[in-house]
Amino acid sequence: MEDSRIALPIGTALDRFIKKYQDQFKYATGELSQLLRDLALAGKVVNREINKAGLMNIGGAYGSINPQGEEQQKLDILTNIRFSRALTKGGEVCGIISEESEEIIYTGNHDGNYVVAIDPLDGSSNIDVNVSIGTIFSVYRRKSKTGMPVTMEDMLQPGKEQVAAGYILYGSSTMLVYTTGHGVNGFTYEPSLGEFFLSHPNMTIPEVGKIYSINEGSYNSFEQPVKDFIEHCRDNNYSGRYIGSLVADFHRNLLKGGIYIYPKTEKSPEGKLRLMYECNCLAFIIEQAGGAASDGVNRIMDIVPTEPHQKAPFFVGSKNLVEKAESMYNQQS
Ligand code: P6P
Repeated sequence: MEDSRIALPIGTALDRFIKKYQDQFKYATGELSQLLRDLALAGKVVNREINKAGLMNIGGAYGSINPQGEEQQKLDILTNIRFSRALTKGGEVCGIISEESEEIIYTGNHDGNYVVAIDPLDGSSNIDVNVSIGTIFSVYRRKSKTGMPVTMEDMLQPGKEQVAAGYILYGSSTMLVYTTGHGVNGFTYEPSLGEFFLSHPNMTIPEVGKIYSINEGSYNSFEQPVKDFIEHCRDNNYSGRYIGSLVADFHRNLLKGGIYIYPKTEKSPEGKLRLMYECNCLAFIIEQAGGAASDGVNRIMDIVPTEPHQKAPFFVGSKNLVEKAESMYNQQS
């Protein structure tokens, strides 16, 4: 097994990077590599559409509601089509859980060995105000026999079973950040060449973070441990930074240190974020980058899912801050 520290230089193209480190995958048959390429390609297409949304009349609401009861934006629908079509045509994926589809997407690829959980476009309500948004994804190896139809057991695996996870951040520059369990690497998209290039090798989150990201507008409905944690941040003069777009807040905290919290609130009594295609993906990345992710009490990646769209309270970021927040819950119990 090759040393998992990345020795390739900044500027290495994504394709070359994937090839170079393919043998780190337990089942290095090239399928997972191809799956990652399919995701990156769909991301390039979505990036182009997002950048022109205001001009192509694909901004704004579509007029339908997603499984979460949220108003779907036109780009939510379009992005869901782009990614589910790319993953279906690629052939490696036998089943997809998507935020934008109530039912499991059965791709018909019975020979596919992977399942994907994806939030095709998180934070899409920010599109019209030009705030960064993101795609978040998780990849699991199927449990059932290849050649058979995908099963719910294949789809509902705990986060610790992930074989890859990542996000695409459509921001001032578009970035793909992902892990296959051998560290975290970031690639920046160069639109004039239509390629992602290694820009952030071996990403690690600063051990001690001093930024906290939470919607304090819901303060009155927070549980006492969350209020105590906010008090701790204020007493230590930490900076409050909340963009209201998960991938953007997460990415800043990954680079600078900090914690993102979406706790239980009156409006979202189990939390707002979804375990399968938001919490688990970012939990895998943050642990690989030296951070932590929990629901305030349990490690996110240990939670055994029962529903495709189930939610979880989410505390993710620098270890010192996540552990401090957890200690507030411990003191309560
Ligand atoms: P609130 C976007 O809808 C999202 O899922 C995340 O991207 C974001 O962090 C959060 O919800 C914002 O929710 O309740 O603070 O507006």
